[in-house]
Amino acid sequence: IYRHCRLPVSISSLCRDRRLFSTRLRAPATSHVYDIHPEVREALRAKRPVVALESTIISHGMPYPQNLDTALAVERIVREEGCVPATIAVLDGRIKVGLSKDDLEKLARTGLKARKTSRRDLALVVSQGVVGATTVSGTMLIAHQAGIKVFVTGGIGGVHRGGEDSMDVSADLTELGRTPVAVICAGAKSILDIERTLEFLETQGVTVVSYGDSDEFPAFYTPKSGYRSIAHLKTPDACASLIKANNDIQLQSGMVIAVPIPSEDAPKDAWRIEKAVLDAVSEANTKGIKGKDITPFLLDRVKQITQGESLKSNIALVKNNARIGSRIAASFAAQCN
Ligand code: PSU
Ligand code: MN
Repeated sequence: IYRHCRLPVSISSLCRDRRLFSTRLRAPATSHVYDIHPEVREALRAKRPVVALESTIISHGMPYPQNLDTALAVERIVREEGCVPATIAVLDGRIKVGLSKDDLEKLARTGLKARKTSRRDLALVVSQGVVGATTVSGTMLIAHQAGIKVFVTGGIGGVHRGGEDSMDVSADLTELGRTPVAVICAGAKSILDIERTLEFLETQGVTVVSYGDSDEFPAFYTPKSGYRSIAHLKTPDACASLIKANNDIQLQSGMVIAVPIPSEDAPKDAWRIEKAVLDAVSEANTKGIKGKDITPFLLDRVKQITQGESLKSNIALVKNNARIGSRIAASFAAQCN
């Protein structure tokens, strides 16, 4: 019980009604703020593979209607690979694990008006009964509460360029350090300081591996960043074994499985995107854009400057991650059953 709720025993022992206390924390499905979709709940009960998906990528990462189309396409891919998709978001103050088509539509249309919700925002968004789009950190923590081990997204947050002064380090990185969920992504965008991002992940105890034939850590639009993961794993089975070992050791920290963008989907001229990134970063500095607004600002500017080429690659890599992440989730379920 105490291991699951991860509270100091002194606090736990203050709670008289231990049965109620443990039930709530171990089975958030029964908690009044969590709405676990019946299909997701049934899959978890039967130990069938479930793949968590985030919602900031829908609200802030892409424009309508491409965001809705991509969200639906990603869910379809997850199903094709024999898994159940669980897109995570807060709708009218309720934490949803698994969204209906109407929920997805609502979120996609709400767009930037949805509150970007990382760990620090979650209680506020729930208490105010508003719409929250969960980031990697918010999605990871909810997935963990629900018992989901594998989470697919596009790119993780990181240490921003100049982060050594601004201290703008994404909550995604500390969440990875404290929550045992595997994040399948295409690495981190070069809007970030990738070298410092990897250093910070090491400090946080996060296992960072690349998927495929190379231990290059991918940089979202490009398969190479010039920096290395600690290893490369060639198959979904090998990735699933990593997740299983993390689980068996009871490491309470997460993993990054970085999947390079397929070469046919990479932008023709990666340098053009890189230049757009540099321009967008300097524009953000000039305009004084900071904090939670900077990532959406940079994503949007890069998209504008590259006239949609970045968006096309973005959609393609998310789909690829969904395919590989689902194979990993399926293999993990098979190894555990
Ligand atoms: N990077 C992307 N696309 C995204 C994000 C990051 O290429 O959509 C989103 C993710 O939800 C990520 C969040 O968790 O931005 C990080 O925001 P911040 O830098 O404010 O922590
Ligand atoms: Mn930040």
